Amino acid sequence: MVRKRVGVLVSGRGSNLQALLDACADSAFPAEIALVIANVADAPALARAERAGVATRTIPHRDFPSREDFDAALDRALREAGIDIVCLAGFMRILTPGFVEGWRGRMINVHPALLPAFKGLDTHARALAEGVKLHGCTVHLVVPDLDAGPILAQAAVPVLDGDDADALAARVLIQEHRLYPLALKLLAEGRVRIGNGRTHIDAPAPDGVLANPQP
Ligand code: 4DW
Ligand code: GAR
Repeated sequence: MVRKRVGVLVSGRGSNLQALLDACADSAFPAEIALVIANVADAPALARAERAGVATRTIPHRDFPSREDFDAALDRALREAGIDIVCLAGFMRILTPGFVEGWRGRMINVHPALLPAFKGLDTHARALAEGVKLHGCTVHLVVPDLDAGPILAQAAVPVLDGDDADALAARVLIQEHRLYPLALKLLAEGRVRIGNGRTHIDAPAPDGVLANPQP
């Protein structure tokens, strides 16, 4: 099996990065993390990558005169590393349409809500304020519009009496850590087709087909 090379973009804590690193530690997983890029030099996520023996780069957005220049540097680093798939994991910079187009169908993000509900920030507090009974997380393909793009996978959690935003966030985060590796696996196995703004997941290939491609 040839594993897909994944680049992960991070800005902070990196718990979703950790979930991806842990999944990729299994040599049977169809992807490996080849590069982690942070736009913030002291992002705790970088230490997680280093601990796992994964190459890291810091590309501070403040070093660039425009978003286009920053994105061009990201793009160069990803292509130099031979990256096939990009995962955003708590990455907080808006990516330009040109960059997004260059990775169309090959870039995914995890969002802490059941999209299309609660796009944007403070999703847990807003879900509580609306009184929803179900909340959750979404992995979606990245398109130029924020928190939009075809939905790849979702997981729901109950909202419980007495929840505050932190308690709800913790319940959702457990699902993010389960869902993100699952969604990456589907994409890395080449099972995701996109049509009409939706994803369709093909059945897994029979045993051995992906593992032993014939010339
Ligand atoms: C996202 C959306 C908006 C901001 C940060 C994150 C969600 C995920 C995402 C990151 N980059 C993206 C997406 C996305 O869904 N679609 C695209 N790019 N095209 C946000 O408003 N960020 C601001 C900065 C925050 C900061 O640095 O703390 C910003 O001005 O970029
Ligand atoms: C996660 O909850 C992720 O869903 C969220 O930021 C957190 C990052 O945590 N992402 C967004 O809100 C994107 N709009 P992590 O750094 O521990 O993975």
